[in-house]
Amino acid sequence: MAFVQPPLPFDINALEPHGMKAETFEYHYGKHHKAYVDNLNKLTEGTELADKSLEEVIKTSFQDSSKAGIFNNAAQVWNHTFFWNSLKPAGGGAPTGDLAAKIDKDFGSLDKFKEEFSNAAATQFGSGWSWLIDDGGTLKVIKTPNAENPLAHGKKALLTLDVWEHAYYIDYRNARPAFIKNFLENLVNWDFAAENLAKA
Ligand code: MN3
Repeated sequence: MAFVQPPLPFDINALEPHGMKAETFEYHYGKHHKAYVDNLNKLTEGTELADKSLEEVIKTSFQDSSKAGIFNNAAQVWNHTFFWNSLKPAGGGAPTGDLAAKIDKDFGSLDKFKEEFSNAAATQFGSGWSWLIDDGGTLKVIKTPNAENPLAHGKKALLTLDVWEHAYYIDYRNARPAFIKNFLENLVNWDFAAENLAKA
């Protein structure tokens, strides 16, 4: 069973009014994400990993330095699907319910969370990801390099932002902080984060 690239959870041009062009998704979803799926299939074809879930492949290959290529591609497949779901047209605003309460408790306020998340995203040197995670009942912000993700470390991800340069170069050129600000103001999908929080 081959690994498949899920469809984007919105139309390719749906985020144009909200700071991300269709062209970004033509490259980022259509070429970068697709390449990770294709590479993962090539690397796992005919091996025992081909029949595992994507999550299992990520967890087992992370422990094994001889499988770094498989880990990088598997994690990037997962990370990008998670990232598309962390975005929505006319997102942003504020979370509600249990998620809002936990953010207030663990960060002090929504503004403090945004400050911490923005700082992690801006200071990840080179390529990587910024995450909101649930670490055993406490919400935290972390950043990871390259393909690394919370799942590999046994942590539950709630939201992510891709801060590889390819994620923002078409819309923002080299201005990563403007991309981060737009994500938090106009795109962040709090419903997705709340669903992840509610999962066992
Ligand atoms: Mn990317």
